[in-house]
Amino acid sequence: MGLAKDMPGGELKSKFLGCLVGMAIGDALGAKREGRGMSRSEDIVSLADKLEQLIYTDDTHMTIGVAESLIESNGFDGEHMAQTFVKNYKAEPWRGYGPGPPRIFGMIKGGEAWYSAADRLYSGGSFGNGSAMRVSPVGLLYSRNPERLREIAYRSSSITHSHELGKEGAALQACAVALALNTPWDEDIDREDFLSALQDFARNQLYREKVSRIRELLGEQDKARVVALLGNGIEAPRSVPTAIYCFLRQPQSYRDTVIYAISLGGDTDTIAAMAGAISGAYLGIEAIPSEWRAKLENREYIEALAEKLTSSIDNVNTG
Ligand code: F2R
Ligand code: MG
Ligand code: MG
Repeated sequence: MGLAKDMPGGELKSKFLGCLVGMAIGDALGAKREGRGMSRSEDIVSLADKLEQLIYTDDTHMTIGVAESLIESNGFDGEHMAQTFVKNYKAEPWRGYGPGPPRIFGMIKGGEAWYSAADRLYSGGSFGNGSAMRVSPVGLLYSRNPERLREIAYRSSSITHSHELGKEGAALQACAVALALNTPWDEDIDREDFLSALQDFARNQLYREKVSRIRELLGEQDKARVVALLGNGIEAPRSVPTAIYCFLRQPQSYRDTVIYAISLGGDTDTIAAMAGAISGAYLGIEAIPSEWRAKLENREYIEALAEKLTSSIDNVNTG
């Protein structure tokens, strides 16, 4: 797999756009099925056709916060990112946030440091998927340097999700976005190489085992078995590997990736957001159905952030 720095500028920009818009559409479409059981692909397609607007949830709202902060700070600044989350939540608290983050935002507003507030929730911090669902801008921006990507994914996670499984889930999702970005769109994804790279990257045994399960399930027709082995839940280890699997089942189709992710039921907005981010980072914006793009709420702003992130990649990697 090549590096994004060897890529023509037009392709790089399209992939950044594809990643953020692809994430937001997966979130908005998946939100209509969040918390429900499995569904048929045909029903998801007709749901998408019927919706007049694709309205996103906390997954996209927090991804916007990550992107805004990385752009404004010219890289990662924990205090700035935490304050951006607090400000954005105050403006739109109705986006369907998970239980933990609003409590942490309250602590930070009350003077708790950004790097310690999350340790006060749950036992050992949160391992919810809330930091993995928002990490795609980190995967894009730090795609040229896996160790830096890991460090920034961990630190951005620790604002709200400081459990090892939460941080590692965010890093694995960011790594998948980077691998997808770094694969030229005219080159097939080598699924074995992709999984080996993730397996080498993962530091936690549970995630290594899940990556092995992805390999075993690639030809699986039974969705119940996929859910039983990979999960479709709100916890990072029960959703990040599932999203990667959804992408690797059908790497040439953004549409099929997102529809399959939603069809598994459970935390559908988040699994479709993460799968959509990986797929969009590989295939680029043009691979996302234009009728879905046209319906996405706040699309111009999300695209503007993606363009600014593309322009920041050289600064962040030389700075
Ligand atoms: N909140 C939701 N969906 C609920 C309904 C939304 C509704 N449609 C609406 O409009 O209001 N979705 C969003 O939340 C998920 C991300 O959650 P996040 O940010 O990770 O939250 P939290 O609280 O940190 O963790 C989630 C749960 O995981 C369990 N958990 C985490 N750490 C734990 C630990 N150390 N020990 C035990 N359990 C732990 C807890 O049950 C947490 O509540 C996304 O789906 C997003 O879309
Ligand atoms: Mg959500
Ligand atoms: Mg969700």
